[in-house]
Amino acid sequence: MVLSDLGWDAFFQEDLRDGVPARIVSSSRECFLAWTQSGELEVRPSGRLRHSSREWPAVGDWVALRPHTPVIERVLPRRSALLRKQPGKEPRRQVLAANVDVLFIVSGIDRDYNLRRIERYLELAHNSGARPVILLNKADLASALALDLEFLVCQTQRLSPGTPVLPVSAASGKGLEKFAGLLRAGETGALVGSSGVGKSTLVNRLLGEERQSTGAVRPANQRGRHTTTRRELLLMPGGWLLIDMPGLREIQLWTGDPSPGASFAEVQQWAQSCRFRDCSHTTEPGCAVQGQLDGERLANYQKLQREGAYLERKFDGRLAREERQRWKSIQKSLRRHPKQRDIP
Ligand SMILES: Nc1nc2c(ncn2[C@@H]2O[C@H](COP(=O)(O)OP(=O)(O)OP(=O)(O)O)[C@@H](O)[C@H]2O)c(=O)[nH]1
Ligand SMILES: [Mg+2]
Ligand SMILES: [Zn+2]
Repeated sequence: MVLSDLGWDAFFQEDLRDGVPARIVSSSRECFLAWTQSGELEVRPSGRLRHSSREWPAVGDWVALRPHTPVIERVLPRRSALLRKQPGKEPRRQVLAANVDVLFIVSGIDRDYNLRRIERYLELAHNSGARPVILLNKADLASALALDLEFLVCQTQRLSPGTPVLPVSAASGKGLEKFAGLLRAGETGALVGSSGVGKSTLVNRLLGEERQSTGAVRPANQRGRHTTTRRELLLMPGGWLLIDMPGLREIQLWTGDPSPGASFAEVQQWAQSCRFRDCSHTTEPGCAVQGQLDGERLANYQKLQREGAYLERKFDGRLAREERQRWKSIQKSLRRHPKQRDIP
């Protein structure tokens, strides 16, 4: 295998030192499948990595292997990372996938369609370093469900004017050429969305084979059956890479920043005219945000704000500082090694 075909470039090379580079394809417990220059390999974290607080490998990561052994010494710095708060009471960070260039936010146009959930995924993307694309799948059902597809696309588009919104259908093939054309050889995409929206069906259709298991939604509530159970990196026909992910039940963001970020750009703009600098846009007098924003979007903004504030309290502000520091160092390194390809 040629490493650059798998996404390897100067950004990762800089930190390699004497290790052997490998890209994590999938994981099960403590055993990982990885791609190296000499092919696919089962690899394990070293004892030192296991007993330290250093980054644990995630799908999409580049790692340094100990020469001549299938042992992971460390995770190389990430260009992007999809982070969420691990479900449960403990404030723990979970890396869903690493080094993703494009995050495909997949929604069905059927009962799954939910603007507030898409908003949350957009915030996940903007915090990750990956650029978002929204896929509205099952477009073939529009006439049977008496839905106006164009209206759905416009409505979704309003959430984030710069983000592409593509109606697609894994069943009919609609929009798939455009979808596949968004990534170039060596780039990595990831599919996120609820169970049953058709992520694995899209993968199979693009591959032209039944590589991934798929499962019908439950007739009673149209929910999926959580058919995909592990994240996996796949090589696509155009030479790009795609991570199929299990449907997410819960997507709590991982950032200790109490003001949700780039996906609410208009809020940040209006907020400059609020009377109080630390306005929470809830009950303050002289607030410029209340009344401007669609009520549900404002409520969702405030919910994300509360989650961010909660994490910040839990971590005493340390978390937000760490995340900001992390991004600063990545941005610095990216300036030294800009991607060769221009972003479409
Ligand atoms: N009508 C229609 N059905 C689709 C389409 N894409 C997927 N489906 C159906 O939706 C159901 C769920 O598809 P999956 O691909 O298993 O969904 P998933 O998002 O991978 O679900 P999880 O792995 O559980 O997260 C299957 O019955 C598919 O046949 C589509 O474009 N149109
Ligand atoms: Mg699946
Ligand atoms: Zn305000």
